[in-house]
Amino acid sequence: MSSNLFLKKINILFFLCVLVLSASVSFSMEDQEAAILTDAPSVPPPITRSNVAKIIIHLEVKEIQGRLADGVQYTFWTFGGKVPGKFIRIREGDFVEFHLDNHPSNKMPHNIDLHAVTGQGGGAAASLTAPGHSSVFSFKALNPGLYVYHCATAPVGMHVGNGMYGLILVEPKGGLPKVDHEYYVMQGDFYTKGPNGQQGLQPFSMEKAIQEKPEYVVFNGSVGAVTGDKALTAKVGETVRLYIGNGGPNLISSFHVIGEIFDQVWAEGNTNQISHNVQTTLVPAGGSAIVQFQVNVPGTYILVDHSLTRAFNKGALGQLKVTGDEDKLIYSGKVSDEVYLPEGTGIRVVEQRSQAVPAAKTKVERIERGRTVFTTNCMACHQANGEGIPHAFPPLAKSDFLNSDKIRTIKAVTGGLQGKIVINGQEYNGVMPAWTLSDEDVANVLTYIYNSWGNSGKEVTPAEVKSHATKRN
Ligand code: HEC
Ligand SMILES: [Cu+2]
Repeated sequence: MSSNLFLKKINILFFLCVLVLSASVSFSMEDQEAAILTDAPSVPPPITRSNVAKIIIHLEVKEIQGRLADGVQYTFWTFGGKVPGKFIRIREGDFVEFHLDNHPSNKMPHNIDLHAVTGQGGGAAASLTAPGHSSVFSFKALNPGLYVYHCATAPVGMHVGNGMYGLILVEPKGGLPKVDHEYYVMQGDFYTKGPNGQQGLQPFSMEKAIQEKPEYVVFNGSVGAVTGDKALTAKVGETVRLYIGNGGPNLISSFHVIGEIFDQVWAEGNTNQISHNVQTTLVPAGGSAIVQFQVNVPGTYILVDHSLTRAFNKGALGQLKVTGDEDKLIYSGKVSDEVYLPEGTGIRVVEQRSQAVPAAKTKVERIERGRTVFTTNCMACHQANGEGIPHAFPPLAKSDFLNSDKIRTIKAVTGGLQGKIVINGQEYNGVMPAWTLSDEDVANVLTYIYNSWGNSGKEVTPAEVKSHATKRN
């Protein structure tokens, strides 16, 4: 080695030491802390300190296989093991030392572009990391706000499309107002090779991504990630704040909560400006919004992208369950229900895209698949436990109409039903649409119904549906 080169190395080492020293000079040891990172829908606790600090963040990239929808698996690329990535919370003025760790079992290089970073690529170039490596860079959080971060490795659309995005909140100096609940919800669009519902492990489709035609649009990484026992919760009188992100890669979200009005919106994640009394707020791809409201009456409030077929057919739907006392002055609930059938109203046909689900091989499989058909098509009227709604939608639970005649039931579902009928001694006079579900789907949903809520336990096969279905046109 030439002595010249040796000297150069010493120089570089010295320079690095000075850098490290000068970076740590303005922070005492007390001011250094490791960031608390959380998985959606959780949010790290509010920052209470009034000084700036040095924050150490370790974010690990993991490529994992997981559930995208019932029976549908997908290989997600993640910041921290879940989609969306870990929620990061820091304070305006903080100095962040960021470690991006690319797990050795991963196959791809990755990096991170944080929209909260001022500097080349938002950190992307400095953080490009091969599997089994770890990169470090640092930045000062100059601007407060709620920011998206994402992978920016080529092909970027594919890395983001596989789930590589999350949110970083840079709290303004004075903090944000106190609330009872803070939740993290992030939308993303997914492009699978198979059509929506096709079972098994689905590869990413670059073609559909380029055409911007996703098969799934979801909150928090999968269909149903924020519903049922994973729904958000609150009690009457409490305030709820949602940190909403949109990872894209392509769609813009018209974020809305059915049955609520946003008392406050920090549009586009801008913590300096509040709008009041907003119904729907736009969340751009690669953007965010903070929405806040008080819940006044109990109920299940539905989070949607108000581009509604995304919500009801592709997955962009979540729930906020609010418990507590009714206030009939604010919301009465149903006061009456009378039949309204103007002249000329006939049976409506509901055309359903048949899901590319393989044929059920056993009765148990048929019941399982039928549950999904029921939830998406029948539950709205006949209710979750088949109990129906008095005077409007007849019960399917212990229904004598249903249990006494299988063929008549097949005809009713495939051809629709209207006019007076008596079920368990109760008279109904409504209209049920005709369903253009596949024979397989009708067999599955009826088998599910026959094997639930105290019904007779019969099985209905696709062959029976085929021979007894009401023929139309
Ligand atoms: C838009 C509301 C609505 C939806 C959705 C709906 N139904 Fe109905 N259903 C009705 C009404 C109303 C009746 C009673 C019709 C009448 O009064 O003649 C009925 C009657 C029935 C009956 C016969 C009565 C009984 O209770 O046993 C069956 C069976 C039935 N529905 C099954 C289904 C299935 C299966 C689905 C989903 C594929 C479904 N329904 C979706 C409104 C609905
Ligand atoms: Cu990546």
